[in-house]
Amino acid sequence: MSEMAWREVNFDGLVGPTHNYSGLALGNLASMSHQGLVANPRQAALQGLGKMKSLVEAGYVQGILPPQQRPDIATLRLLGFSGNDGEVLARAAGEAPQILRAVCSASSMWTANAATVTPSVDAPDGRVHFTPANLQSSFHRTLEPPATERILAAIFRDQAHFAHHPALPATPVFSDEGAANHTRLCGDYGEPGVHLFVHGRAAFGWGTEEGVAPRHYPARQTLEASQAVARQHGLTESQVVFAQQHPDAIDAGVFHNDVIAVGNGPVLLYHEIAFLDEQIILNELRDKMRAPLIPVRIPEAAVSLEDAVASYLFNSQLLSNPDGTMTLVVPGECQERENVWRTIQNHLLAGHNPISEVVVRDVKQSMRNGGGPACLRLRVVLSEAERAALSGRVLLTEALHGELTAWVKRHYRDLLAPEDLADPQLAEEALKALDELTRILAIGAVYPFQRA
Ligand code: SUG
Repeated sequence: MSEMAWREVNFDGLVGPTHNYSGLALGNLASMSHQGLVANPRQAALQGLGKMKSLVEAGYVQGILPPQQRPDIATLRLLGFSGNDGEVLARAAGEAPQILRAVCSASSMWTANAATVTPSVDAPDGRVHFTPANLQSSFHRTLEPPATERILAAIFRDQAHFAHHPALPATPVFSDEGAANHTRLCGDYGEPGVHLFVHGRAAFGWGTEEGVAPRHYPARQTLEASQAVARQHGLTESQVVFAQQHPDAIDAGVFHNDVIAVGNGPVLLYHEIAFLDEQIILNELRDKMRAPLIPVRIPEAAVSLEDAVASYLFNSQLLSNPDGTMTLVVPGECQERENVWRTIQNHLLAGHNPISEVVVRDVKQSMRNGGGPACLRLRVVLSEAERAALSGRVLLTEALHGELTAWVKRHYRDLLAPEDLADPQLAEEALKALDELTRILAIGAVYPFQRA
């Protein structure tokens, strides 16, 4: 089989037209500190498309996932706001602005939280497996899974290649945030891998030392959720490692594992305070992996937890090149912190590991809500046949990039404050844009307004 037959496809979430700063995410310091800022949805979407385009030009395979229908007026009706759409929005704005903000969030852009994916080489039935994350820990994100499920089913439609599982029960015991807490480590992508699932707490109290849980901020992923996803996908004991995230990291603003560690192939880049039992986890990975693990550990002395959270160094994309080297795609904020930038040069690039190049991308609009390069993408390892079996026009080409850029410029505002969210005009603009988008992407009627 040719070396390039198996590829990791990064499916980035296209930023939706209602992108704004509502301070909705407890424990996500960027979201909390930027509440009320005026957002620029157009720039946000173009920054995302710019990152995608640069990766296509560098030879990576880039996919796209469409945004969701927002404002979610159906949810406002469900919560008792009545009248025509304009009245529903106005009543919510007057009586419960925090609910209105939640139903307007463009949070589906962070597709690392859309689902957990197991490549076909690791699954017993030889299909790619998907479980949408229930995202039950915050109200605005619990609105995502039904649409995520429909979008994934529309794109990965071919049942000979793709298997879809329901999201886990949306309750604290099974709190699931998807691929942001899941890392597959392997040799080449087409070789069997080991799945590292990271949780912040065990709901039933076993698997963690008593009392070891974050004190300030919520742990968004439970051990029970990770175990259930692994079970759904048919992964066996020898293919999985379950690790507890360090509670100090969560309390420092590390609300997902992908804010403090990133893996690719046999490389695991991580901060020394990422995991509670670092050595045990590394040993278990070494025992289970077929390829030798290459741990790249960043000590607190080089990059503090605070700097890791502020720069999002670990929320980088680590990408494989045909010559065996790897490229790290970091957010611009890494360049702004001297010690982080120095660590990238001296520790990562000069160190004994496959990371040979660093690319800086500006995704500031998303970063201000706590979403870096790695949050914006869902990784799906696909064989050549599986890539050919995708439905819709979802792999980015130069032509598609051009169409999407023009589409954003036609429909998106360049200023959006939280007070603007009640504007019925915004809701209309969004529907018009999404309707057109489903035609550009040829994914069919995935939105509720198209099905009504
Ligand atoms: O769930 N922010 C998202 C950011 C998700 C980042 N994803 C990963 N690390 N994989 C969250 O906290 C903020 C929205 C607001 O405040 O307006 C928000 O939802």
